[in-house]
Amino acid sequence: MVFLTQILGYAPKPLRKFLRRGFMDSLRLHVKGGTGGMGLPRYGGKGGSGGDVYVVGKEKYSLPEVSGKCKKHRISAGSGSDSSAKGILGKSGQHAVIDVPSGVTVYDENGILLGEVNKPGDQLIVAKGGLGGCPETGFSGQRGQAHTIILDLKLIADVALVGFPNAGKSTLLRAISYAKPKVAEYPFTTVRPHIGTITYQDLRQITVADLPGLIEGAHMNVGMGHKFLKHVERTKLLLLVADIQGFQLSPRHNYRNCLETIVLLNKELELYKPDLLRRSALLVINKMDTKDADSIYKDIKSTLRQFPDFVSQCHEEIRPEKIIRFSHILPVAIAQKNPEEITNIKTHIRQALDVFEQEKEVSEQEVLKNKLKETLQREMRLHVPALV
Ligand SMILES: Nc1nc2c(ncn2[C@@H]2O[C@H](COP(=O)(O)OP(=O)(O)OP(=O)(O)O)[C@@H](O)[C@H]2O)c(=O)[nH]1
Ligand SMILES: [Mg+2]
Repeated sequence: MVFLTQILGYAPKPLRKFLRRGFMDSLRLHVKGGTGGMGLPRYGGKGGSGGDVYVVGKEKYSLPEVSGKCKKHRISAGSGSDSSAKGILGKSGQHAVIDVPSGVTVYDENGILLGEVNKPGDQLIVAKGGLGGCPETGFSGQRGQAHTIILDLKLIADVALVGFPNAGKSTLLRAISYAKPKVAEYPFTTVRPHIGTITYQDLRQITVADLPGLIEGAHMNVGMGHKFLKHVERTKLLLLVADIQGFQLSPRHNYRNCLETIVLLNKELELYKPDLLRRSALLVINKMDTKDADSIYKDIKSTLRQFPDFVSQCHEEIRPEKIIRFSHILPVAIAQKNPEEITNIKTHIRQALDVFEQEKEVSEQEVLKNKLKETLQREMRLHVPALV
């Protein structure tokens, strides 16, 4: 039968392996704090309190591993032991620990934020154990908190590669790091985020996330939608990659030239979260080795320098309100693997991140200064004798 279907050619094609593997960046778990032990009224004994459920950051860990470890996706902490004549104070129940990768935000089932785990060792209580029985509870142990939590993973990388499909994001990541995301001439080759690390000569390391391509209408769930843009939220620098030849998904879709693709990326980022546009950004114009690339670039170069003016003249359908600011625009042909070009990209990434860190430091110092000033003023008002 199998043989026949293969000959006739109507056997369903199995999904490509990398599509089957999928990418897990969200996981639901039911967590339950332990029940408190019974108190002993005769001796005023107190039952042990129930254990809590913790979420703890662990290095080199992934959500599929969490899922595999938490059977049936239910985790309960131990109950407190009862108070008895031999042990007036019952023992506390054992805490339950759920190891999670760094970059996990925990929400309850109503979408209320419970906290974040940003680095290995970070701890968060997600379900509290119940009180042990005591006079206030009528000597009966209380039930622990029980609810569903959602672990939402946002990758933590320094730089995010954002662009239309086929622009050459994965080719760029392969060129600047040892990561090996798949590269092919069809759109949506990358179906899940990949992280690569650039290692500089002085051993400084910068992480770069290659994300699946965005397309026009991603906010309406076209293509891969905005699903992967959440991974941009924790990056410090946006690296937009645009094909000098523009993009057309298929003959049924509009052709968008290079400038339009940049405006559309700007718009999609804005529709996802306008705050993203305040972030430092670099623009890589790729495939400068293709036909007429130099003359196209010559034509758009001055427009790119006055990008805000150009955007203000765009059709309102594609025009964003907030405009992205590029600190540098780099025309390149990444596939040519020109060492000078690649070093130049790496240097610009590093410089842009240094500027980001400096600005962050300055703004943090400002916040501290203001806080100090406020505290001093408050103290002065309290302690300096007032004139009567
Ligand atoms: N001519 C030329 N082709 C390039 C260049 N860079 C990438 N390509 C080709 O463009 C195609 C798409 O490259 P990818 O790196 O897979 O593009 P991507 O942006 O990761 O695409 P998605 O994963 O689909 O979003 C591949 O066939 C690459 O070989 C370049 O500088 N010049
Ligand atoms: Mg790709």
